[in-house]
Amino acid sequence: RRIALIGAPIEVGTSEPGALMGPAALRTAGLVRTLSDLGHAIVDHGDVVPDGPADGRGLAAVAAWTRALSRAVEAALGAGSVPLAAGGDHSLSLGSVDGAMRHCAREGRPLFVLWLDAHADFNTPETSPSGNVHGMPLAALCGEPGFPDLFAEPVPAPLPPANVHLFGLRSIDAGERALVTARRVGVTDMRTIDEFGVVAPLRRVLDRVARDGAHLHVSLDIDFLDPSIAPGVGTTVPGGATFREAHLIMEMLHDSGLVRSLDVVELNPFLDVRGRSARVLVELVASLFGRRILDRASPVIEAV
Ligand code: DIR
Ligand code: MN
Ligand code: MN
Ligand code: MN
Repeated sequence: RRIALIGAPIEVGTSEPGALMGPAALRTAGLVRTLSDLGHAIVDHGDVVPDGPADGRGLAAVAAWTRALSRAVEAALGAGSVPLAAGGDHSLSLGSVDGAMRHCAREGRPLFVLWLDAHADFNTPETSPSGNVHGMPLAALCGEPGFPDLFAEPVPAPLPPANVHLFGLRSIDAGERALVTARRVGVTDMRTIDEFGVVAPLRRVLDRVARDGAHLHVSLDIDFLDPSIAPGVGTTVPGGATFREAHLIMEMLHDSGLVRSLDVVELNPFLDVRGRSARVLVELVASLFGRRILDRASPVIEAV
């Protein structure tokens, strides 16, 4: 496949500095080399440059990044590539998902977003206890009020909340819980994963995406993972996915053949321990793009 790596060194959406080093750390951990060794044609487009003043932590700064990243992602999709947006805090998904929405609107195809995250990221400026925009991107994308002038004109139709699935949820604020419930966002929370594992819930999501003929956008927040394997993030939450769970999810996503765009977000190298989190992310991305231990059709596997 053709992959377009788009660095998004965004940290205006968080109060914890360091995420702007995320794209550099992912490159240092061998992201490009790993994917090209798998046989993909990967082009590193460098880091996106904000379209307008992007200092401060307000929505205006986020909007400047959003416009620029949306254009880069839409262009990559239009050229037949899989855009890989490397962040950067999770407010970058405002741009990547907006770009995917514009591409899908042109193709007349629905967009489905799989959100691998400890958090729901469904706050609005009104419900947010922190004021950090990285806790709000899904609410903005789904058309909740309170986000003026965030997206470029013409503003696309909002993402239907039923086309969003939160996976790995284990930390939610009171206001966003009410919104997630009222809007009927799809959720596989940690309790569900503990009871049923990752396979059955993910298979249901993938079946639905396949049935709808939808474009699948995957947004991987590193805090989806347990802090013991991925400490390099500003908002660790205990009880996260194990490496084996995350790895299996990536293999299933690859085997589905449905993933058309990807975000890898919230890596904060300043908080990382000897590059461990960056390396884990590269391993997971490699599995999503087809690295496997053995072919499933292997006679050894058939025999068991
Ligand atoms: C929290 C944290 N719900 C907030 N959100 C984070 O600030 O809105 N999302 N860290 O990834
Ligand atoms: Mn397409
Ligand atoms: Mn997030
Ligand atoms: Mn998170």
